[in-house]
Amino acid sequence: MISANSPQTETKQSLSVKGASSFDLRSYLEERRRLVDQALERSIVVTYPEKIYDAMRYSLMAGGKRLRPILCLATCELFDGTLPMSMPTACALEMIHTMSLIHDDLPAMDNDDYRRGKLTNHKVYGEDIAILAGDGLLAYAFEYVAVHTQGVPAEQLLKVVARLGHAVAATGLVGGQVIDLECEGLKDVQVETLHFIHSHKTGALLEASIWSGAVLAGAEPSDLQRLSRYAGNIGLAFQIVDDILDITATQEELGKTAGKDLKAQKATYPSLWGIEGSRQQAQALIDEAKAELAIYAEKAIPLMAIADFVTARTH
Ligand code: GRG
Repeated sequence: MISANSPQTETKQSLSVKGASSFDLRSYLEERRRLVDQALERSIVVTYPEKIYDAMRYSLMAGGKRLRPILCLATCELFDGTLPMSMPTACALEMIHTMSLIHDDLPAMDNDDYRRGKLTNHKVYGEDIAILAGDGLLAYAFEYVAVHTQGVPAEQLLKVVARLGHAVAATGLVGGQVIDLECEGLKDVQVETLHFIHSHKTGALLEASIWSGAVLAGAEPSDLQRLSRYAGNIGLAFQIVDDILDITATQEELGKTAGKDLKAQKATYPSLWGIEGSRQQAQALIDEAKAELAIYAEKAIPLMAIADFVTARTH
């Protein structure tokens, strides 16, 4: 259940540490996105059979906020890790996320025509190739982490690989999607069910992104627990904002069909709490997330600013 006792004073204190006022989130995100895009660009080389590589690259390079990779890089950096340690996992997270979007858009699932401002994968390549492009990205993600990570002891790397698997499997995205499909058309979906769907569909991969970066850098168990609480809160807040944006944003802003949840009479956070109530819940979660990081003082400024971005974003 969402707890709304937000430690706002503590959060403000932690953000007033030296360096916070000069931190520019927009350039930070732009710079990280550029680095991630460059690494992704290099990660898949088109070879025979070209069609499948083209289809994989079509969705992978279609844009997107790159939030999962950026979170992974940021937590790795928090514990003094380096890009060669974190970038392969960051890329793998984006490959997994992209595959889940490709499959989510299929006629058998959400049946969407647009994603990231472009036609969906199956609209361009056909359903058969879109399914295979998703499969190809998913499998390659695990190979990519295993082969390209540098400077991380094998035991830590194995933990990350296991956590990625856990986030994708029936314990994560797949499980959340199954319950989401089951709830389609139901009028009396309980808030607990909604939380289950989103903590699995959306939260699991965001949490794995944050946790993985820290593990790659060799963070202590107490740090991992703190980051897991930060991640759980921003994962849920992210989804609440996603539901709000489905109502308030345009197709151009979203890069995908807007108003789909309302049209499908889907249970969403705004349908349970209203838009204003949902905004307040999201803000309370973000305040709690940021408070978890106060102990890291100015080193946590990027992760705190990213938490704010989750509620402030318009797409
Ligand atoms: C993972 C094996 C496997 C199958 C997929 C289809 C499916 C099972 C799960 C659905 C997962 C899904 C699409 C969840 C929605 C997550 C979400 C909020 C997506 C939007 O994320 P943003 O806003 O998108 O970060 P960009 O485009 O910016 O990356």
